[in-house]
Amino acid sequence: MIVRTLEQIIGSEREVHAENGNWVSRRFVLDEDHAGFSFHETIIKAGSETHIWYKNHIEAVYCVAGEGEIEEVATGKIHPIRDGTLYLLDQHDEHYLRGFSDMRLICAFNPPILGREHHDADGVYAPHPQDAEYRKVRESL
Ligand code: 9YT
Repeated sequence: MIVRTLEQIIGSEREVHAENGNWVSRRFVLDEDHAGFSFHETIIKAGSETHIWYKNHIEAVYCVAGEGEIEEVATGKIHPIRDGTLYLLDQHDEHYLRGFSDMRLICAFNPPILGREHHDADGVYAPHPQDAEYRKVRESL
């Protein structure tokens, strides 16, 4: 069994700040924990807008505090987010995430995040190494 507290994670290697200051991610469960997913608490800052497109991951996000919204890029559809709202990016949905107040989100990623990932210019996290290996093998066939 693994037990971790927020206090242990804040200020450690498992706490990652967005380069633009829009969010901070506390990564409780990572790839190295061999759970098959990673599990994070993310604070989305009040007044922020973040372009996100997890081309290589599925993410579930559950809001436990604060208010904001998510806009689907493909359709322009906007969904309000507040305590008790969950969204699942099961289609690798490109989106804008906006915080009206500081939002406390609980997030799970499959495949798991390794640890220090940051969004690239498109709001993407790099593929899990096993995915990259998989692609290399496929491309060489
Ligand atoms: C909701 C979301 O995807 N925010 C960006 C940070 C991400 N949740 C993470 O790395 O924890």
